[in-house]
Amino acid sequence: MVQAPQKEEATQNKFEKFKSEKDGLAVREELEYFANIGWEAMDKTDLEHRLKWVGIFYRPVTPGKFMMRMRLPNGILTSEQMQTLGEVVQRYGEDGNGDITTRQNLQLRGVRIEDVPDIFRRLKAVGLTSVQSGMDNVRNITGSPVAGLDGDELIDTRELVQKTQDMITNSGEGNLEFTNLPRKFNIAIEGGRDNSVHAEINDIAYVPAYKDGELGFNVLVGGFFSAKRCEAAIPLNVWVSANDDVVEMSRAILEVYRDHGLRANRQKSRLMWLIDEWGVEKFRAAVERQFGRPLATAALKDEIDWEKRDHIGVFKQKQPGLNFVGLHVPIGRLYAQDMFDIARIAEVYGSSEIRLTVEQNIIIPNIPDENLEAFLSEPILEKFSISPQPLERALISCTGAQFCNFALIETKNRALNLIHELDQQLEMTQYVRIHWTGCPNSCGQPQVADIGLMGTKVRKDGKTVEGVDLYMGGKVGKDAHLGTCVQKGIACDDLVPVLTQILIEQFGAKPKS
Ligand code: SRM
Ligand code: SF4
Repeated sequence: MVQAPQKEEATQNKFEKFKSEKDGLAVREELEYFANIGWEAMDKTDLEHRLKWVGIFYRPVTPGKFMMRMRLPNGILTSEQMQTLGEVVQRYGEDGNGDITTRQNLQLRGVRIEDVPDIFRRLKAVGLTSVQSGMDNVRNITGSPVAGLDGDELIDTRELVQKTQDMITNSGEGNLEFTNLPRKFNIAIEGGRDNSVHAEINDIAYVPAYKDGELGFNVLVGGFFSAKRCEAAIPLNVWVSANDDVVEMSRAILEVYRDHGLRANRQKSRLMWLIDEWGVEKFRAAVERQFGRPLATAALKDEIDWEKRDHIGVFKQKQPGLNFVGLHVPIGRLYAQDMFDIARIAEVYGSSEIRLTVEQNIIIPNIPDENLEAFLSEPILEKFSISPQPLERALISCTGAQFCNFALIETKNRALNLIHELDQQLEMTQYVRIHWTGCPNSCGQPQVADIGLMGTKVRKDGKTVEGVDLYMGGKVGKDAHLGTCVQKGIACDDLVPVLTQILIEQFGAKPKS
């Protein structure tokens, strides 16, 4: 097991302490025992923290009904896998659902601890894992959702994303080399021209770039959001070939972070804090030593030169006669029947493949021209539309108060109701990306949005009510940069007039007559 550096032992916070007492991954061997004794009898640290090492999240908001966070590299899964996940949540009736996350991933809800061993056996049988998806581990690795389909793509990222995940998780079996990082860690590998993964908000991002005529990646490091600080990733001044060097580079950076990252204060433990302390040149030198070979300096420019696409609608693939269709999933929420329907249409009309996007939507690829008409007349497309209302189309939301105990406000349901009202009242000439996040942790990424809404509490008429801080100016795609807070403390009840005014004055909306 990898231990935190000795020098910081004296200042171990409670997370470092329980990690050094017992690795989080150890609970993998105790799942049958937990299932037998029930969650109420479990050790509190195992229940509330260590279970996250196997992707099981205790929810204080819904005690006994756990959340399970999957790993879906590059956001890709099969009909069979979706069917299995649907069966898992179906068992929990009204408590069960699946949410598409802002990392191209799925989280299941309602899961009971007594069912976990059986669920894990079923996941394994269809090649799925939820290992190392929470706490101080590497999160789901994102890649272009149209990798291998897009005629304009530069690098097909699918294999690189899968290999990187396999290195980190020992092909889904769990890997003690990387289960005690100082903090969470995000990796994204972009192969297209439109920065579909939000490279700038990842601890490591690979963006396509030519060096001496060869296509590879420039490496960015240190991007992150936290309640205390948000930073865009910065260049490491490294270029790597589009081959296993990506996996080795990720390994080298993770090892440096694991062995030298700051652990005393969890508010200052993300990778960027180490880069700040060392300076990027010292950090680069340490990564180069760990990599074991001289590193090439970054290419002068990268190939991100498009505006970001949302992939909703029907698109020709690079393979003649095939199409991918992007379906809009309102606030990313799926119920068991939706999951079965999606699995079925992917199997009947496509190649049994399903993809997820960081916009919390679904893409069904490989639909032959002759199947398109029948596909588009499937009833599920009334719910998951290829031409949603303009404001709803670009709506993103984190989990919020319904399930998350960090939340200061309800997000998903409120976001949807409010956007329906605005869509009814306003004629839009452009899409406006509105992101909701229930607290300053920023899981809903308000800093990348045209309009970002971050949950807070505000005083109104002598009472404390749910409100938001307003973020604006987030730019995605080419020349991406983070938006900033422009107004604090707007009561949620006042949001319709406030957003109406912003949409009219700054985004060309017109009131419907
Ligand atoms: Fe997040 C913690 C949900 C993407 C920053 N995030 C949490 C927890 C686990 C807190 C908890 O235990 O309740 C939330 C689980 C709630 C639930 O029941 O669903 C949670 N985060 C989410 C998801 C589901 C939001 C969504 O609705 O899509 C996303 C899951 C992604 C995945 O599949 O793994 C999610 N979280 C993000 C992102 C966005 C991203 O990665 O692009 C961020 C900002 C980027 C970053 O991490 O740098 C993010 N989540 C956080 C943080 C702040 C991290 C920090 O350094 O301080 C926390 C709190 C923490 O880790 O202490 C957090
Ligand atoms: Fe929960 Fe806050 Fe993350 Fe939303 S932003 S999922 S409320 S931790």
